[in-house]
Amino acid sequence: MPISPKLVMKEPNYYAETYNKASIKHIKILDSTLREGEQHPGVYFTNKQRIQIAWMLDYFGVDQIEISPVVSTDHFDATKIIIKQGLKADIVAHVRALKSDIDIALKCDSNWVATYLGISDVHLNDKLRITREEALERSIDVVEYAKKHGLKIRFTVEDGSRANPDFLIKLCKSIENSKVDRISLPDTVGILHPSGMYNFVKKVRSEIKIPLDVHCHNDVGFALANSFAACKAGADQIHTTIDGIGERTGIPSLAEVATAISHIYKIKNDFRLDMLVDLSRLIEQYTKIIPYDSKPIVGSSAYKHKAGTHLAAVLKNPAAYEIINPRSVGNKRRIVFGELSGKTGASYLLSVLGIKNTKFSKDVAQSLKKLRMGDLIEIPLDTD
Ligand code: HCA
Ligand code: CU
Repeated sequence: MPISPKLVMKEPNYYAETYNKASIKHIKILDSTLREGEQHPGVYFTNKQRIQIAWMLDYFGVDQIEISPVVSTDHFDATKIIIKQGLKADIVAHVRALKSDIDIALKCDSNWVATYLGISDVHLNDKLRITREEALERSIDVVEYAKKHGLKIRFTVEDGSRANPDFLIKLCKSIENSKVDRISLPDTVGILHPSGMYNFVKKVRSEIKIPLDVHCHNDVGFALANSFAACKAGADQIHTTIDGIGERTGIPSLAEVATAISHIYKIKNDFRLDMLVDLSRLIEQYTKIIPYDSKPIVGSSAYKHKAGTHLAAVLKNPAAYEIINPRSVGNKRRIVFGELSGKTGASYLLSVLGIKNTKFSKDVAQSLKKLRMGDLIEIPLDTD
């Protein structure tokens, strides 16, 4: 859905200068709601739900959908069935860097597999109890095994943001030689800030030619910014989940990433952004996790306007306080009448009720002042 002409700014501005000249030409999305998302505490989908979510993500237009066939027989069945649907998106079977896990992916008739191996010292020494040499050997072996079986393979250097940089590059080069198709660079623990993420990806980009995914955790809230910093440094696919659910504080939300690609970076894409709120509500219904009301794009307050000065401006032109037409992302604009509405708000409320005479506005404004949270009056405002 096109952005409202009223919202388009034609004047020179900082954002166009900064972003339109960025090196980012195209950004793909891998959605991992069915893998990372299911790692969120309390989240478990039925196979019917998994299939429906995969269909909806495909219709929305993500490039890849990730699911793990190894966590249970249920997941194995779901992976197999989803692969059979013949969706446009690649279905990526996410497994450990083990030949036996690759065999499970093969049994699901996967074309795409993603294997992961912790490569930071804390993962090698304390989680896996293997040496760097063993990790290197295992990585090459598993990539060669997958390629021998005709699979496309992504390799995730888990906890890469904390790994020894020389070892990380050595491993990436070795698997590139073994013909790995993509490498995922994760900030598994959410430790990086945007410039750190830029440097991390830039370093790998300068040594490695194959496409790079980026997978950013949100432990201190940098996941979205880090994902775009990574793309500026040369990654071309961002990992998301619906509503950002995942381990701990999760990863960037599909809604925020897709909207930023379209409206902030203005990169051409075929995403059906008007499905975003429905996707979020679907996940809310299945997980019982309600996104906080001010959550960007999908939150129930994301397009509500309350202060009198805001109301007065938005009634004339919503672009005064909105950068995106809420309808274009499936949300609704609402105005909220309450203690801050002032005379403009009051006379608008009266006009909605069919009362043209503005002599009551002052009294109504006074009465509205007495409204408190929970008593507020809200109405939709669809001006365009
Ligand atoms: C995990 C780790 C992972 C993998 C990311 C990826 C991470 O939970 O298995 O495969 O790109 O954050 O490192 O989610
Ligand atoms: Cu993760």
